[in-house]
Amino acid sequence: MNCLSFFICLLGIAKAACPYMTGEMPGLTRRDESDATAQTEEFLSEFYLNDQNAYMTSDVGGPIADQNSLSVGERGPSLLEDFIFRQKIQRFDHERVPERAVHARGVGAHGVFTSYGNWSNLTAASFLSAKDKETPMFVRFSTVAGSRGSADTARDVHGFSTRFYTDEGNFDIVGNNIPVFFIQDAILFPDLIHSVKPRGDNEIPQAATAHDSAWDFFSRQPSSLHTLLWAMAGHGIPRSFRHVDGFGVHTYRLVTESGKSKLVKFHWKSLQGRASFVWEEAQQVSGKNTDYIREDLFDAIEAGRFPEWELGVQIMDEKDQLRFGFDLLDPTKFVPEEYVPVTKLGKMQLNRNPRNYFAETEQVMFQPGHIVRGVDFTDDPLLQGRLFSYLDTQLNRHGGPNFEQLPINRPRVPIHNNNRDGAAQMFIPLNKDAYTPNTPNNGSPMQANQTVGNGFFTAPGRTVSGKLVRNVSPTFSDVWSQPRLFWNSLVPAEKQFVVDAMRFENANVESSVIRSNVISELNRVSNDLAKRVAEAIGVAAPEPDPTYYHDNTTANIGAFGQKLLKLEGLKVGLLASVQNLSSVAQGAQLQSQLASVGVDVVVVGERKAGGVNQTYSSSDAVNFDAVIIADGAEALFNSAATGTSLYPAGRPLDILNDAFRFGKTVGALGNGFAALLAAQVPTDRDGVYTADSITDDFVTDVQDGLRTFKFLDR
Ligand code: HDE
Repeated sequence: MNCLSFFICLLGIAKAACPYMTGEMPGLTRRDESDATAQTEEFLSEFYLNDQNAYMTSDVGGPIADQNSLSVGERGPSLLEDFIFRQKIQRFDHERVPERAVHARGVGAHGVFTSYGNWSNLTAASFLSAKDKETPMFVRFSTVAGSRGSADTARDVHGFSTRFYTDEGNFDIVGNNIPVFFIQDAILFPDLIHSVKPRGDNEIPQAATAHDSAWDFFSRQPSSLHTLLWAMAGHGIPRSFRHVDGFGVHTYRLVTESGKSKLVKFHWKSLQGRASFVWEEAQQVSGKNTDYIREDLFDAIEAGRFPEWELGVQIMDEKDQLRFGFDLLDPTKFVPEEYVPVTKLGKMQLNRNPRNYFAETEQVMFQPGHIVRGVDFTDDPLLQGRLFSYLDTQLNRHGGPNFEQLPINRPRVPIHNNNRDGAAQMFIPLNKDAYTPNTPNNGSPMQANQTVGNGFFTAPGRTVSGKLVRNVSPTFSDVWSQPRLFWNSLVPAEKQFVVDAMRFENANVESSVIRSNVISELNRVSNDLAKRVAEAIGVAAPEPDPTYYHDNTTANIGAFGQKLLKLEGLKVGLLASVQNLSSVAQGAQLQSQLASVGVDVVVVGERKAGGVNQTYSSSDAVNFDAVIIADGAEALFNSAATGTSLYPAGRPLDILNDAFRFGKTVGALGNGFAALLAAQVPTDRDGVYTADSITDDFVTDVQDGLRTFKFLDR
């Protein structure tokens, strides 16, 4: 019996006893009929609880009507014997589990991985063994510092955790959207996190690094400079999770069936392209819609606009560990693609939202230690520390060792071992002799090896020996050359973006000593950067500190500067007026022109009326990726026309102004042009388009503007 039917059988028994529990989910439409998607549905549906047409019961199955507590007389005290009251309140009291110590805020989705080929020359991993082979996946994206209810658009590194439910067990790549990390040794992780988390006394600020302790740590621990620069660039405030790349960060090993190994860096390349907010915009979104990015992913998947990423690897020889001028075991370094190109192994598509946030997204427990045959670790000291931490934190979150049995964590293959008992054991093990070697059970479960049972193996070539030391490897010591490479490679507008971010963050740092330390460290990366930040934060401009200065660059590294690959799910706001219904009608016309690229047009009017999707009272520039004024809506932008109580004074004008200064595509149709003049939007700037009506050229311009996504020179 395979594992799946074993679960089904177990649950079959449970179902017979609990008629309210059925596997049917009315209303479910399956949009993708791939095998892996069907497998996910089949697997998870066994755990669905469907309340349709069922009587309410207690947790132990008795039907109940629990509207009131049991009391003595109409006005008397409640009774302790009221088991219905006790159960309901007790379950409520215990609803919360500890949130993740980091990456508490997140969003998850199911998906499918499809291999581009048979990669057995590189790895024995079975999910990569054949072209078109499909593997079910679950993915969780997150921010790091904020707590579970924090705003999506906080400036932060973003988590990119992926799980493959392979036919040889679960494989997780628990990565980030930035290819490097702040520290080189896991023992510093609590220090890093304590410094970025809120202050000990007043628990302020939430989900923000703009405070003394964070910049104290960054400046005293210069290994953090590289990741810091990435986070201060556009990568820290992505437009959505659909628009980020992912990185495994550490160097891993791939091992073939015959034991040959290669070193690899994992990459997830977004097939939507990369896009980011600007800071003012991100801050506004934080206030207006805390769930902006979670909503974006959920809505895109609901609409059948399934986001996709390609999994790639940079493949390096074991002997190349020090070849590139840094140590491949050092997680503060990335391998420029000019040195080693990325080989694309397959594609992930996210095509199904979770049914229950807690059961799936909150209870999924990723571990860098979840590897499969054909993948192996390296001695990267950060990775080695993570192998302990995730298991440990998950014991704390779940309250016991059986968290791998939760539906979202279960592998889709049978489990056989002698691990036993613990809180919330979900299986009924039949083997009464849970030890090895074992005579009564004929040795079962048997031990697999490479020839029998397809056993797991460690790369045979791995050897280690040496004296015990407590220090950072001297091969990790240059932590300034790569941040400089990153800085050199940004387009000027993104350099300014980094400068602005550093100015904002450090202007919130009270200690002048810390601000001065920050400038000293930035100066080791770039005198230009250090001077530009220094002048805004009250620190004297430093003289160059050129030990690590160089002029090297690498391509395609910023969040800006390359066009989007897909426009799906982007939103154009058409600012119209119900005083002139032809302006409202332009919405449908524009929508029909943009539908083929998956862009949604949202018509904004003074009040809800036919054709109006949103009112000015609930709209802001941050709701849209581009803003267009309809022909006939111009009267609303005349500052004298604010005498209405339907929306805050000046609102239509603010939407236009903000859209322009946030670098968005802006357009005007016909007499809508007057609104651009009223808003003093320079009509000759890139990304500002005008036309008499919705012509093909106008639509092409708008699409092109959306592809550029941000016009940062405003
Ligand atoms: Fe994590 N990290 N981390 N981290 N991390 C956790 O594990 C930790 C690091 C990352 O969506 C925790 O289950 C240590 C690097 C992601 O559920 C915890 C160190 C990278 C997620 C933990 C690191 C990451 C986590 C908290 C230094 C990118 C979210 C909850 C050695 C390659 C996973 C949990 C999810 C979560 C520890 C460094 C990414 C506390 C000790 C480097 C995406 O165990």
